[in-house]
Amino acid sequence: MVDAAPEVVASDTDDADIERPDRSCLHVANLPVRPRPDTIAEVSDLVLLLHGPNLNLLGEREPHIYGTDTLDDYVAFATAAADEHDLTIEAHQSNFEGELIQHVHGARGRCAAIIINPGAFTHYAWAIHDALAAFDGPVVEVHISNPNAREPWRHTSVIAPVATGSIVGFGKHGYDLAVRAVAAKLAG
Ligand code: CA2
Repeated sequence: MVDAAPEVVASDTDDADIERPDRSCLHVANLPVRPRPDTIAEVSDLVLLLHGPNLNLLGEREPHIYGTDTLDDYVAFATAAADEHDLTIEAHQSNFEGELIQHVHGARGRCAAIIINPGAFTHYAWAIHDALAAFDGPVVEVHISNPNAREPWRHTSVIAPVATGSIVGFGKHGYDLAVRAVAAKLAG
């Protein structure tokens, strides 16, 4: 009986002799190669507008501090400013910290910027601070009143350190300014 020739499992053939397919650049058949956008702003015109606790009561009480406009009026004001800059406002209000955090998480990789009036959470909600810190894009903190001119406990903002900037004390005009600031930042 003749022994079968041993199967070659390895060879010391010089690598340079072997013809290999060029794998330096992988293409999916005939699809155009699109460069990866550097920032979400290149693919999204969405601006998340968040309102925190009790701001659903705007227009109902304390008109001497917050005016007579309702939350819907504030959102409409921001939306009108956004239209001028080809931006789209997605607005949410919540009285729950966790729900606001979920909205911030949901904006990651989807929204170009965030405008937030965190209400009284401004002054102590470190979890919202952390969530905003994980968002890549401009963050504008906006307040209708000027908390720095009110009770001492309102003088601290735990949101300001992770915001691109803060706009306070200009009432509804603060929302217009916030949208303009976002548009300027996104334009580079
Ligand atoms: O000035 C702002 O926009 C505030 O974020 C409003 C918060 C306050 O805790 C911040 O210090 C500053 C409070 C919102 C409460 O809104 C109400 C509106 C009408 C009636 C009752 C509360």
